[in-house]
Amino acid sequence: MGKELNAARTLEILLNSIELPKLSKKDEKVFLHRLDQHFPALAERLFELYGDRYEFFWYLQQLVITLAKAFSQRSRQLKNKDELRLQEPRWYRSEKMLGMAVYVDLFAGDLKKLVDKIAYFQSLGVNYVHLMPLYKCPEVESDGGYAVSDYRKVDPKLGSEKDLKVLSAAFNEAGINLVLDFVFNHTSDEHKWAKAAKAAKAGEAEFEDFYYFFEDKQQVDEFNQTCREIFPTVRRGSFSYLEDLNRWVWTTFNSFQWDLNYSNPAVFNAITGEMLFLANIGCDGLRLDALAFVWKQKGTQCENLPQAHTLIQSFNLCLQIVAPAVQFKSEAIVHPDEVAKYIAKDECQLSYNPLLMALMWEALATRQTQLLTASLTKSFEISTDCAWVNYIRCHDDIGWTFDDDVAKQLGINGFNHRRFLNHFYTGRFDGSFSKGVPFQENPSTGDCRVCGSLSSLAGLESALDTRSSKMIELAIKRVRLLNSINLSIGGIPLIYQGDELGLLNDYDYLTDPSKEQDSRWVNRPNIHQQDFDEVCKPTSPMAKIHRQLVEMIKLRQSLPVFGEAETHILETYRPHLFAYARVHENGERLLAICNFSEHRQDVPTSICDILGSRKVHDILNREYKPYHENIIFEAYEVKWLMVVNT
Ligand code: OTU
Repeated sequence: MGKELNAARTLEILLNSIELPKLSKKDEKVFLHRLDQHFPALAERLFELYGDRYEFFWYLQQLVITLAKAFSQRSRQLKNKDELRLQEPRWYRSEKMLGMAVYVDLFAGDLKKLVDKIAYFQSLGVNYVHLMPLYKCPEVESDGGYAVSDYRKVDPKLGSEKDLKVLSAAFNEAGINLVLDFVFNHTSDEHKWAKAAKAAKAGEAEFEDFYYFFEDKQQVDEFNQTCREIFPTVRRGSFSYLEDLNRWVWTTFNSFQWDLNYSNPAVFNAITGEMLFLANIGCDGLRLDALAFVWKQKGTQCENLPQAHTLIQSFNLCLQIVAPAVQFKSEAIVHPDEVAKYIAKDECQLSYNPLLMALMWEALATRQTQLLTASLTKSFEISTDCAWVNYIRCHDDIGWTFDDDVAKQLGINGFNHRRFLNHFYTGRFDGSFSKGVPFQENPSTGDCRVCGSLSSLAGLESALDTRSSKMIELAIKRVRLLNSINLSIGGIPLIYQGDELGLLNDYDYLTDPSKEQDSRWVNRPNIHQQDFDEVCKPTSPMAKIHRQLVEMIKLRQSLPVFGEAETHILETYRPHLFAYARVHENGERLLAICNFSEHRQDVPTSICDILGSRKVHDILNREYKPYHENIIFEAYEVKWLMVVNT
């Protein structure tokens, strides 16, 4: 094959050379139309990655067969949903969207019992539920399910494949979008591909090429020189030595998570089949786990390489052909400029917003909003076809992924600042309100990340220890402040299980030998009935947190300005205040201002000029009195200002 690819001609030859599964006339028309639309772009991208392979055309044939099979297996109901969603491509930008991430077992027990929690989700207004990985995985250690042994099997502890289908149908019926994990950077070492690779005699079998094996230690050392260490307390470097095989295998994360070798087109084809299987379960979103790591190249950090983007765009095109109702969510917890590169209609329509997450905590610790304001002014805006998934806490650690250059312009030294933040959030800074736990402290780089629940990190745990009602009040206010930003700044707010109940850190993991080394479990609470009951008690701090959250959710879901509206980050010229405006094309405008300190602040009413009038009221605190020269903010207070309609 030459350097150029005639994609349309290739498709024609290809379709003449393979046999497609039987489809109804109508389905065949749809499938061929989608191929016409998307195959040229797909073939071009794959040609960039694999065009130098002499059997490239054969791989394309196999891929189209995989796509056709998956399309033929997609249910009528899901095909109808595909059509609907194609008509309404920006559904995820609606103010009605509200997400929650839950572990099936920790939150409900199992998949069957999760069906009973639908009413709970609905009572909160939750309509997007991310189920933490629920696939078959190694029994003892599975990195919380992120070591997948079989993408098509459900972890028997959680239920069966049938239970998952039933749940998916029930979610659909209830208008809840289901998000599943697409863990495609690695499989567990118990996956059948890994087993086949292990069984192969060196250099013989096709599955050896599914992973990266090295016999030569020097190769490993060379890669280690430029790759970032992700789990340095588990093992140094990115490789694990396999004694039986006398070889090294690439393991970016735990030693039982083997990185897939995407330089091999057979891996792309095989994993596409698994991805489409997940799509056909009936999910609305796939969370692309650890997507930054999927392409490796010597001499680089092996993160965020251009080929990783080409690969993800190719997966996206496969989805466009078979299951266009499904959106990709990027999980790139990397430098903000790199996070942005994954966000595009033809790559990931949704993306976690790790910058907002980290900097809300940064501002809470420092009581200063300059880094938050400057960083978001630079990086918050994304394509209007896409949406952020904002979050305050997730099942992982907090990594301080801000841009050091932005910090430098403010006179902040990135390295020292991260050190301070780690100290502040792990009890090594006098006067800190926070109770977090360090994660993956790297002795050579001084790097560290932080874990803890929203309430504990915001000071509720230590406040309850001291029994100071003043401290408790302040902690509740901090939680409300972060929740308010999450719900109103623009994007899908994602609530992490237990945070809506104000749960504290759960230290039970320390008694479980399979978890004690991984402090992220401190924030993966096992939720009990008493936790749900607690928020019904009128005087409990947890109840207050819950009530305030529910109030804000109701407001969010009642006004379009919280949905598909532009966000403008504002300079308040007040060191402790953070502000942004939301502007909807229907004329609705909202100004959110919050005080990141426990001291009273004020700002002139001229800040309301962005709303077109200084006659405003605060819809959040139902403050309907006029403001004169200044608007006053008490400790950690938030206001949502809108113009008074006269
Ligand atoms: C993801 O996170 C998951 O969210 C983790 O729970 C998994 O352990 C991991 O992948 C492996 O599957 O290192 O500490 O820079 O930070 O992708 C979390 C990106 C992780 C990584 C992120 C990864």
